[in-house]
Amino acid sequence: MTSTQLKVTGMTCGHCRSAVERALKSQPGVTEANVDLEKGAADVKFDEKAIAVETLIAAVEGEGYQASTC
Ligand SMILES: [Cu+2]
Repeated sequence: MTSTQLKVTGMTCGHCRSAVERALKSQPGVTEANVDLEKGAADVKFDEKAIAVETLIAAVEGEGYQASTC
C-alpha cells in the first residue's frame, strides 16, 4: 500500500469533488480517496502493485478534470 497526493484542477463545486472521488474509488486497488475542493488536491491510498499513478490520473481526466502528480 502506498499513498499519493494528486493535484486536481477544474473542480468548481461539491459535485465535481464527488465525481473525482467516485472515479478514484472505483479503480481496482484504490482503498481510499479524499478530495479537497479548495486545495484542488486528492489524497489517494492504493495498492501500487494493482494500479499505477498514471491510471489514477487517467481516471480523473476521464471525468473531465486535469490531474497531475505534485
Ligand atoms: Cu461541479
